Amino acid sequence: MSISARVGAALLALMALVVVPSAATAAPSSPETRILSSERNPDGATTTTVRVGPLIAKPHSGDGGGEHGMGTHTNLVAPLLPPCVNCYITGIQPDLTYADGSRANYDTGVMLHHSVLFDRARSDVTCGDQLLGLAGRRLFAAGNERTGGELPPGTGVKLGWLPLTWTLVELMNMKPESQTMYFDVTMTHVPASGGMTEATPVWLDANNCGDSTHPVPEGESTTTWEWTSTIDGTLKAAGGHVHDGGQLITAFNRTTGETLCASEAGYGTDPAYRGHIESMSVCSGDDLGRVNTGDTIELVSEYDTHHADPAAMSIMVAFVAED
Ligand SMILES: [Cu+2]
Repeated sequence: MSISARVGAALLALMALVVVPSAATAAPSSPETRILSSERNPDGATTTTVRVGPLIAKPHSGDGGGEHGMGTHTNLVAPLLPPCVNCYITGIQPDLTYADGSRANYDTGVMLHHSVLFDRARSDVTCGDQLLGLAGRRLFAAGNERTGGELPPGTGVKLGWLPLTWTLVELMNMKPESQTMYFDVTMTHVPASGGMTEATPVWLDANNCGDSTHPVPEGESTTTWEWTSTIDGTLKAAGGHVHDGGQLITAFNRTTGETLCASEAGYGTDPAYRGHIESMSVCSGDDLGRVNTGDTIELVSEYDTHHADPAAMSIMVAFVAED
C-alpha cells in the first residue's frame, strides 16, 4: 500500500467516525453509508459502489396526496462515503435497489424522485454559497431515469484529501406499506496523478439556487434560463434532467453560437418504468464547445405534457475542463 493510499484509508476511516455518527444521531432511522463493492479494472481504474441506506420510504396513504395523488414522498439527507480521496471520479451510475439486489422502480411501487450529490469541501460554481448555506458544490444529479455517464478518457471530477460528500435522496412510495431500499452509486475512479485533467461540475438549472422546480403548462412549452459564465474552459460532458413530459433540454453558448449539448428524454422501452421517463441522453467528448468568462450560456427545456405540472424541472450538469 502506498503512502497516499494509506493516508487515504486513514482519512476514510476518520470520516466514517466523524460524519456517519453525527447524522445517525439526527434521527434513529438515519441512513448509513458504506462501500458495497470495489474492484480493480484491467485499465487500472477502480469501480466502487457506495451504498446509502437502508432508506425507508413512508407508506402512501392513498388519500390523493403526493404527486398527482400517485405516491408519498420521503426526503433523506445522508453522508455519502467518498469512494476515494485525492482522486478523480471518471464515471458514475446511480441506482435504487432492494436488499436482495433487485431494482426498485415503478413496477415495484416506488421511484427515485431525485438524488443530488454534493461536495461540501468546495463551493458551487453557479450558486456560490447561497445554496442551503453549507451545502457545497453540486456534483451530480439524477431522477428516477438514473442516467449515469462517463467523462472522456483522461478527465475526472477531483475529490480532495477531505471530500465531505453527501447526498440528498427523495423517494416516492406508491404502496400502502413502507418500503426499505438502498441508494447505490457506482463510481469509477483513479488516483490523482499527472496526466489527468480536472472537470468542474457546472450546474445549470431553470430554477437555480432554489428547489429547482418550475411550473409547466399542459401541452407544449419551452422554458429558458441564462447564466453568464464565470469560468473559461472546454466542455467535456453534460447530461440533463427533466420530469415526465420533458422531451429535450439543450445548452447553448449564445455568445459563440455553439450548441454545447442536447440531452433527450427517453420513454417506453423498459416496462419497469411503466411509461414514465426512463433515460436522458448524455454528451461526452474531448471538445464539446467553449465556455468563456462573460459568455451567455442558455438552457432551453422543451416539455409536452398531458397535464400541467407545478413542479417540473429543467437541469443540466455540465463538466468543464477549466483553462
Ligand atoms: Cu427532478
